[in-house]
Amino acid sequence: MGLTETGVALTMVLLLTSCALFNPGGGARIDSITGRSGAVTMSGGTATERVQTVGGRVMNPSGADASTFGGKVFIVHNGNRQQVTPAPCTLSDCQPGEWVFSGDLVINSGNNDISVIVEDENGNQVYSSSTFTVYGDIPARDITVTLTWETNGNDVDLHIYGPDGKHAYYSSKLGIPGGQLDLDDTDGFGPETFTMEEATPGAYTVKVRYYSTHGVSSNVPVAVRVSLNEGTPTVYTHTFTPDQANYDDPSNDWTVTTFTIS
Ligand SMILES: [Ca+2]
Repeated sequence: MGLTETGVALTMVLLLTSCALFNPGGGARIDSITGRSGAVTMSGGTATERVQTVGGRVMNPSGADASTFGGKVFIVHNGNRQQVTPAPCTLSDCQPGEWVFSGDLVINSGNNDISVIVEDENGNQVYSSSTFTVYGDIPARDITVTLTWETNGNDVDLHIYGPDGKHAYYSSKLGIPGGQLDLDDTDGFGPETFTMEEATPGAYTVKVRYYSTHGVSSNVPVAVRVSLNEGTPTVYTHTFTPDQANYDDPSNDWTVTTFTIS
């Protein structure tokens, strides 16, 4: 390679580096997928923990000078989206208008395609990241139920009623023997996830209760995904109104579905 060609090659490398810095991932990117033990899974990698934290950076659709984020950020997992809260980026290498996000994701046994998208204030998708594909090297579950909601700061609860009158919910996470509710999210978005590796035969009913608005005055779009035997989840949606938040009063419960394990 002659001098001129070397110069061209160097210039191209510098240009590519500059593009990567000024327009990270086309306005949205995933930087890390991390298990609760701290193990980091990169694209094409294997995850051995069911709950993974997805973190990265997005551009604010409102521009570099905006002090609030003008839109919404969603982690997309195997085609299903889950909202997360962006925060102003305070890292030293942040670009103007760049915000950070982090959110928990419940992965499946087998392949998981994970990306992040940004919608502007009108609900139009303006940025999307490349897709991380992660292999979940975790035990297959007979039952996986995941609750998410699209308002920030409020408390919605997943309730699972199993055979023999057993009940798993936030204050009795192991209330169905052999099953587990992972956590009680009390300040927005979820997920709250119930899993059962070897489900006791019988009928199961999934309900959702709006516990507390914590001051949120808007309606609450809620989604529940039910996956049996690690199959494609069935997605159920519902909207709670603010007046339906009533702590542990079951009168406004949304009965999502009933299924039977044979
Ligand atoms: Ca909750």
